[in-house]
Amino acid sequence: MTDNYGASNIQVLEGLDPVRKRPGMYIGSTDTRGLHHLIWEVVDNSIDEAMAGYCQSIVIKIHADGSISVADDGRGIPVEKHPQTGISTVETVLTVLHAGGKFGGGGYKVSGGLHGVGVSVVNALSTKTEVTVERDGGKHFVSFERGEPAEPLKQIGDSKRNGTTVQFWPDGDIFETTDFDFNVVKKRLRQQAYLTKGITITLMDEREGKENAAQFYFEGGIGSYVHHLNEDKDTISKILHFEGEQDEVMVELAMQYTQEFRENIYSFTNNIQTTEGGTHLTGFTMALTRTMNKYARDNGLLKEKDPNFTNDDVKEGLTAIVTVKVAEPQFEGQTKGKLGNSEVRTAVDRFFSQRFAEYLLENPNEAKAIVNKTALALRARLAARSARDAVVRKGALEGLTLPGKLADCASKDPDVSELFLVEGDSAGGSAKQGRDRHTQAILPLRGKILNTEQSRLDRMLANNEIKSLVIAMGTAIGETFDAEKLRYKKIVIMTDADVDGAHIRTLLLTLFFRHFRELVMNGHIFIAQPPLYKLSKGKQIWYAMTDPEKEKIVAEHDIKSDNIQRYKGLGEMNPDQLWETTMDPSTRALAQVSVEDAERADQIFRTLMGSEVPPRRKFIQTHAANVKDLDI
Ligand code: 0RA
Repeated sequence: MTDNYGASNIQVLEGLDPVRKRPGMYIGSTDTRGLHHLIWEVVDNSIDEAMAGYCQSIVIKIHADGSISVADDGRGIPVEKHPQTGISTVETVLTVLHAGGKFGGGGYKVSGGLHGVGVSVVNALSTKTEVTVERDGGKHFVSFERGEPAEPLKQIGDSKRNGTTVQFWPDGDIFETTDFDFNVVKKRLRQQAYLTKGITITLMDEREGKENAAQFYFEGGIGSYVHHLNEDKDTISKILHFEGEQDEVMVELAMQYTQEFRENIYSFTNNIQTTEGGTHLTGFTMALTRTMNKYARDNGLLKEKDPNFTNDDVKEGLTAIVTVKVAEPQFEGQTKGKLGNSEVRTAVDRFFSQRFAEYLLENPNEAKAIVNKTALALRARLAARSARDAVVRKGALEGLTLPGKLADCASKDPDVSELFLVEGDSAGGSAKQGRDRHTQAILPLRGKILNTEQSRLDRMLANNEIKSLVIAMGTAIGETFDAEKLRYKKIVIMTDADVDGAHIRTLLLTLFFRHFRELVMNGHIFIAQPPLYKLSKGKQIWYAMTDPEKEKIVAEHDIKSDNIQRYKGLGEMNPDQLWETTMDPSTRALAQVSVEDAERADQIFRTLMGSEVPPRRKFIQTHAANVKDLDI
């Protein structure tokens, strides 16, 4: 890091006209994202001071007039005359593009991604910018309007402290909106606080009716981040935390294994999130897999006949943060969210494999737990593959032989065909009798059997109900999945309005979300909406889907309470009623399932099926109130 970073180290490039002409080039966009980018830009400068070891605290204020101020206790931007511009360094930094002092050789500098464009860009895109510098015993002030100097730099007093305060008023002529979102700012600052060990970041919102404040300080840095991410997960190992420099790359890693099936890995370069990953992540994954395989072989945890762990195996259940600081980052990819520097891959690989191997040797119990978890992932992967192959083979072998329980429709045209997945044999019977045989197929599913299953793909596919469903749909699954082969354009989940029904619905949605997501995205999955009540008066009959609806009918038609029937399940309806209320395309209501619905189901499913009890209990307690008719 730089110690004597004098004014002359700043490379002067060009003025700010291009920024106002093409703001998108510098901050990505002029929508709310671009607007918030102004804050990140200024805060990044303060974070740089913190990373260099000179700043402990950053205070961000959203002022009542909508302006933003960022105050730090860093060294303060130099106020002496800049040799190349003849004006002060602070004015140079604010008015000259790429004059952050963070470029040109000199210091070890790590700022900036695509948008590490400097505070001058913020100045250019603000109607007013005010900078206060406290440094060398003096307090100095300078202001700008739309990037142009307004009041020249002057000393306005004395000060015993050091620091920089930048306040800016975003230009409403440039941005589509100038309304900052407290939660967006808070989230980003929290993340930055994790990434910069020991920094205290304070956020205050002084706008009317928005009294809100947040403060972040994480002693453990990214170790705390991992702890936070795993808060309600069942963990397998301690939090591993490695930090060091390797081949001129600063590498920091924190990781912990959990009982989850998914991986949860975030990567950063120079404190900027790389959502598309890149070479740092590749280096990490390669080292992780290689080191784990070597350790497992050396210690007899993988036998000679066993295949090696794959990247997917070693990442299962892993929560990790990988962060690097690189002098000249190259960002690639669609959203410039992918690190391209190939030397970083080697550096991270070398650094991590050495430290991780050491850790495994020194902590044999932890090592065993981690390797065993990975071995489980490997076995599950192999089992899933053979189960999937078996289903595909069964489908292929049996050709047109559809499952015996399926009451297929006469039509072979997927456009008009519908497949009803019905809970239970008795409802299945009613549905078979009540349906339109030409276009509606019925597949009864036995809920109790499904319910006891775990979430592993191999277990799911070993289940006959699920196998029948896959074969009935015609699409196959996994690598051979083909959406074109779908035999029904509407797949309708028809379950009871009780807890069991909700379970089965959740499980089916999870299956669709994980293995047939394309069908969800293309809008093929629906949920039937059977009525909750039947009301009658003489020969007249009404159905109600909700309690308010029922109340309304009762009031309008003066219905006695013994003429109100609450359906406990689909099985209580006779075939005609089921047809009329739930299946007849001209009168029924179907809810189309969105990817978000399915994703939510997947999350609920994991909570319900997960091995850890507290989150499950918490979930059931929170949602019990919403379950009207706990029928367990
Ligand atoms: C240029 C040089 C030095 C510090 C800074 C800029 C600086 C910029 C910002 C922006 C917000 N807070 C900031 N703090 C510092 C190094 C100064 C030195 O060598 O003393």
